[in-house]
Amino acid sequence: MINFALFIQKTTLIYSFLLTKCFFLYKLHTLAPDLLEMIHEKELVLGAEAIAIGAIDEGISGVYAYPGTPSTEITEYIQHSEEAIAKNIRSSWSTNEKTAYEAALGMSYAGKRSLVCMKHVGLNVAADAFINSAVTGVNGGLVLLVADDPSMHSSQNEQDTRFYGKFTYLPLLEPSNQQEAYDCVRFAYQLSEQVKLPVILRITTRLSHSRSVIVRRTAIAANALSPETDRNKWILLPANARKRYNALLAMQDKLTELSEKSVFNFETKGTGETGIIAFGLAYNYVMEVNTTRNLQLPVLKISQYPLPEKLIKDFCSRYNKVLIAEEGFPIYEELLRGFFGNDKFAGRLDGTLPRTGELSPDKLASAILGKTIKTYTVPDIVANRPPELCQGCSHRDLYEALNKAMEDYDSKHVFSDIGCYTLGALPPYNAINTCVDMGASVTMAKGASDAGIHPAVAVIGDSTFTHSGMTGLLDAVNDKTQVTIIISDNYTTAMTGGQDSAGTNKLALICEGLGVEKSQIHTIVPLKKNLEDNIAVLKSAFEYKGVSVVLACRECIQTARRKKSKN
Ligand SMILES: Cc1ncc(C[n+]2csc(CCOP(=O)(O)OP(=O)(O)O)c2C)c(N)n1
Ligand code: SF4
Repeated sequence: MINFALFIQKTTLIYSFLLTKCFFLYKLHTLAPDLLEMIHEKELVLGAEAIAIGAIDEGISGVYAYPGTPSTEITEYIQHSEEAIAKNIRSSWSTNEKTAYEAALGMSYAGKRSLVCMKHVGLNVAADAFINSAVTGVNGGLVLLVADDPSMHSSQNEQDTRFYGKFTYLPLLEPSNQQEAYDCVRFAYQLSEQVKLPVILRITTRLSHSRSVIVRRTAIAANALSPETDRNKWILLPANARKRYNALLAMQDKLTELSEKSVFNFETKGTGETGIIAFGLAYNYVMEVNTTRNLQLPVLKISQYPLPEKLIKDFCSRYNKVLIAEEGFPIYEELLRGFFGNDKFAGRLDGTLPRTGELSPDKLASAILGKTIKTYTVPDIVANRPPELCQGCSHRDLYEALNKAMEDYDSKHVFSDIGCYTLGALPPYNAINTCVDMGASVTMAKGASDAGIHPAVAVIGDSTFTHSGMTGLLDAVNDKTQVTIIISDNYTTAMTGGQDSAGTNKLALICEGLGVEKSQIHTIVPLKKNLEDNIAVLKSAFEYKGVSVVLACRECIQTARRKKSKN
């Protein structure tokens, strides 16, 4: 039997989607007719894939990235794309986000277009290079794609990358759907080369991981090699840096003017005394509420920053009340309210919308209608299934040995890190005490040892170790700290889906190169049958009066299974 209500709801949604699309195409036609040339090919893709396809079509010569949910699929798409391979687009994984950003900047210096991708916390790692690149500017177009994770589905925090946009005075684009993601990335390269600055593209989990149809446009060729010739621009000695920084500030009026005219910022007319300013993906949610609830609320959509001040002032002047829908922090709500608050605005700061977590059509409908709306409920049959280490995982056997080896000590402090092995925090192991940021296990164990904790033990994965653990190990070596670093080496970056790990087959040499005594680099194979031997190795490492390293080596069974099924 046809569920009539559902049918109506679905057709209304499709209708609203088409209306939005028509309006967008109309805007493109009037404001940027060149963007409309030769529209062709439709594809059903993830938001992440839409970005990858847009970058391929816009002539990138390389993508640089370190995996991180929800950004990983962009680089993976390019790695497996026949078009990208035929175009010789460079795409293997970088060791961390900073090395990725710097390599992308080098490609831009050479005059070619580059894409650099990371999750939001990755930008903290790349921040030094990124922030300074706002001062150098770029040569070939450089687009920084950052995927934020509001609600922290798979992250340690829910920071909002738009802060980095404001912080660096760089232009930022925030698409509201998959088609716009494709269009934004193509536009971002043109903008980057027009204003000679890196352009930030911010997406969030829902957009990255949901599918929609996109329409591709004709691809363009990659830039020819044309290295930068202006050395003063790129050598950030104070005398140059001051000039460059002033040039960046002088560019702000131009960037604001571009936002005022942007095809990605527009108003959807409506009726009533309340208007909505919807940023990025929130626009999609607001339009869904408008259509499913038969409302005609006026909406100002913002997807290009810096803020288009005139558009916003004009919109706000016409409504008594303005709801601000931002996916992420209430950055612009705070700004629009001003220092002393303002009765005109509602949003996350006054509790009209939840202060944390991602938005949804239901949350917006509740805020707009003033009552709780819950379109879908989770059926009772759906049970909560907490994450756990796979059966047969090497980390399991490591933690079993580690817990046994720690039994003789009153003080049990294991500093851990980020990866599948973080699940050792949960029962039955309860094996770790900390997990803060990538690489922190090594340096926190070192600091704890300096403070007098014994044994001071770090557990870190192979990919995390090369990402950010190596420098901490050098600190420990230089200080002759009594610390045991256990590298749980499963030859892959398992947590994000099994990408290559930069240190595979090199970890013992890296540790030796960093100055760890060869006799203190132990290798164990975490298997049940080796339990007693492994406990003995760990105990002896704890008692060494300096830096000891234990490499616990066994392949991730999921990666092994995938490899086997491919052969
Ligand atoms: C700065 C930063 N970049 C990326 C991530 C995403 N991330 C979480 S764990 C992880 C890698 C884990 O690999 P590994 O250390 O080898 O451990 P495994 O999952 O294989 O056990 C990544 C890339 C993150 N949390 N923080
Ligand atoms: S994916 Fe691999 S590393 Fe992660 S829990 Fe499963 S077996 Fe262990």
